[in-house]
Amino acid sequence: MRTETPPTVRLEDYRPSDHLIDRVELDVRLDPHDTRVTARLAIRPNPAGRPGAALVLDGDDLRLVALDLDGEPLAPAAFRVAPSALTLPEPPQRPFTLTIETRLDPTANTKLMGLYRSNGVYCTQCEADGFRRITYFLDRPDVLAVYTTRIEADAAQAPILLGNGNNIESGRIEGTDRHFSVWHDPHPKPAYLFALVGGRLDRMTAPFTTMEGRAVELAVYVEPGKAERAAYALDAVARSMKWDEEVFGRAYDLDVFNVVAVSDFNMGAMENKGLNIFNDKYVLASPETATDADYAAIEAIIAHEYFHNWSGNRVTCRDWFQLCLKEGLTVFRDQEFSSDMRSRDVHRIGEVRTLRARQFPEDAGPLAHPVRPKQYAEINNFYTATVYEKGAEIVRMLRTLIGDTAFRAGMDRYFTDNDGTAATVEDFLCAFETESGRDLADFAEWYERPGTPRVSVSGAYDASQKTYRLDFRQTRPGAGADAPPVVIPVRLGLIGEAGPLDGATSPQVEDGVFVLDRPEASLTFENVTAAPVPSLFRGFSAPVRVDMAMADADRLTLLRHDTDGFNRWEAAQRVAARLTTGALRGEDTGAGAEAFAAALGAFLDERALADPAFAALVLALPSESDLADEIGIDIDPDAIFSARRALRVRLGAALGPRLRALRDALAEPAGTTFSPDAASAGRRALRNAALDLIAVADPAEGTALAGAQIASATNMTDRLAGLSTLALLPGEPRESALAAFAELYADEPLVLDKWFAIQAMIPEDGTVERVRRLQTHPAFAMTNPNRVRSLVGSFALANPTQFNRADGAGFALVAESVLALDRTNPQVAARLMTAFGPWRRLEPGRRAAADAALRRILATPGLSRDVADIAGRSLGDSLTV
Ligand code: 0A1
Ligand code: ZN
Repeated sequence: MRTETPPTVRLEDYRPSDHLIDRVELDVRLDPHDTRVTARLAIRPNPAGRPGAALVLDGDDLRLVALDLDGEPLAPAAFRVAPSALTLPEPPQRPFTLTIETRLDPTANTKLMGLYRSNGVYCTQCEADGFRRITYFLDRPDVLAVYTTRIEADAAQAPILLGNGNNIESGRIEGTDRHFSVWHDPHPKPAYLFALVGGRLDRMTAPFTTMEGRAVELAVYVEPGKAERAAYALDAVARSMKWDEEVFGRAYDLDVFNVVAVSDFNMGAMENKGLNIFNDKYVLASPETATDADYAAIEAIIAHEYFHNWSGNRVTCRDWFQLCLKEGLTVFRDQEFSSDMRSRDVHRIGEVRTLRARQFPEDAGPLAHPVRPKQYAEINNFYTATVYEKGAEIVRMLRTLIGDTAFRAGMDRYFTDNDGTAATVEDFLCAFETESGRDLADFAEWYERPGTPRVSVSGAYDASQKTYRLDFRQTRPGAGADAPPVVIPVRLGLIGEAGPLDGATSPQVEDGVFVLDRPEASLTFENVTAAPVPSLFRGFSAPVRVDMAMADADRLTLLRHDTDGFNRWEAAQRVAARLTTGALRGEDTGAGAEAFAAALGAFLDERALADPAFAALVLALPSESDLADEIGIDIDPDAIFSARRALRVRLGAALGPRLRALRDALAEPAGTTFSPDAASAGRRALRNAALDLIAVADPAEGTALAGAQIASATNMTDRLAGLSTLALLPGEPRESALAAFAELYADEPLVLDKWFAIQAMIPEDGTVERVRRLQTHPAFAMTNPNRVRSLVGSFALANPTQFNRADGAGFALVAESVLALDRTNPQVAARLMTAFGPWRRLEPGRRAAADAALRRILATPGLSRDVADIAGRSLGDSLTV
């Protein structure tokens, strides 16, 4: 077992830097193995720092070539250097210029942090702490500098050279094969937003004029030959810019906005100032290679990175504990954008599904942490669903509490008051307190403690008084007994047998919202003319779990009559979850399932053709992980799988004729050109949801339908949906369809990723062997994060029965992959490991097997800090943050 624990960084230890860096001039001479970086840093003591303190510049794996102070070489006694730091014990007590030359090997950089090469393209990734792999620096977000970057490279190898900001000069270097380009970014920024790119790339451009009248050139750079696949992303950039002007009053602030797609990237994308770098999965799209889900993700991530230009870049974070300040806020902004571009209800349901699938389990397991963590050993492990998605929910609740007008005013104030600075959560809340006049001290508790609050509700109708009373009680598992209550906005309404009870009112409900800010509270509606069904937490108004005993029949009334789209969907989910968990407990749920099928049938008849995207979501019953999360302890994934499947078989059988009719009604007329818009995508989604249910009830028909769909599909959405359905039906047709698909898309890496993923998710005993075999496939490579995530990530995170196999073979497979990957890319290895998160909730046999796998990982010599941190916390007994 490892004994040394990685050093811990604590929020309470924050202090301002002793030095500041105002200007950075970088000269980067690119070479595959011997890149030279000369950094001229204008440094001065920070008036807010400790006078006379040593200057300690961060480094990571750096090799120093030369060092000057104000133009003079520094005497060896005046500094100490190591790969991880450059120290001047007694730096000048006045402004001075330090010139540092370092030497890098971008080709050997497998961590994909700092400067590296992806398919021959030079690119960088500096968040959170990658800049220190390029030069020695004060690599912390509260040190903001103005950067000028000169990039030089072989003109044939890297005809395109890009930096942050505006291009101010370019040219050939006489008598050589090299050329250069100089970029200046006038906006002060922290080092994590630095970027450069050099390579052979094609591009697609479009002009944009901002509301301030600035002419901007938008450009998306992609691999040669793929320029037309950049069109959708480019259009999404323009739509994002326009939307941020209209909805938040924020305009773009440089003359160019560049997006570059690279194939090897640890995360989704990065918001570097004026030069966003993307995982190409979130840029490249064509009807033949991208699904509707891919198009939606591209739109959302393009928007996300663009919106960071204000929420993250113009106003950045004081320290990494404030990560949610930029991430939660920017997720909220991109969610709002996508809701405006698509269907708001459908998008909201998707947001909540993601939150429940990823954040709720995280918040209930050993990796739980507050939205603003109090400590970390490895910051790269804190780019989590809690910081991002729960962080966004907090911003959403804030808007619900103070109303749209004060919210917008608060956003304006936040941006204006903190422009060009590194801010904190307190600065953020202060802007809203000022504009709304509301004290947000209690609300701030949402940032401080982990755990999903639970709200228990009971209702009582008094027919003689025509009143309806609701009693609320909140608790917070994991938050500690001393934890104060949180402020929970409950958007609610009452529904009767025939529709909304609009006449019912309560003085405690303002604009449809009741604020639960105590451990217990009650509220009474008056003028309630009939026994109501409460519609609670409309639009999922708070990230909580709700316990309320309610008959299926009442929930089905909500499915039918609620005016809130989210709660209509939620009602069907609750009934399905109750039927599944009831069956698991051995209850006879036959009659309930029949009633549910009848209600779904009526729902489909009434609404399916009017809102197919919504109907598809209603048919997509709670996932296995949702059900596991609901059950909470002693999870047996096989039992959950079987119970869920049994309900699907019943529904598929009962709804069969309707589903077939819907498939016909929704079929696209031959010759229709593909459009990724939400309405067309919604029709495809419902057709494919219908296919899935037909297939589970009637495998022979499913096999035939899926096979025919794969053969005749004119777009990737339908082809992949056919293949996904077929993947669940063992037999020769599946195997030959998989083989044909691989052959067809041998030269399309992003499509091959889907092929790897589909196979990794097959819920059958043979899958461990299949994944092992696929790891030796010529197209599999540990060096490409997308490929690893497709195969090993899909297996670990999206195949509950096989990852959690009772014999431990699934855990062993993932543990081996993590250890192999950790040697080259610890960040991605650590992310894979998060699949073990819910291990303690498994039944004892599987729990023991997971425990053994985790211990084996942690005992491995030479483990990275990234993986050691996750393994250690996963095994820890208590919440450590
Ligand atoms: N700020 C990015 C996320 C990101 C974080 C770390 C990275 O390092 C590999 C890359 C990207 C975002 O929120 O999109
Ligand atoms: Zn972000």
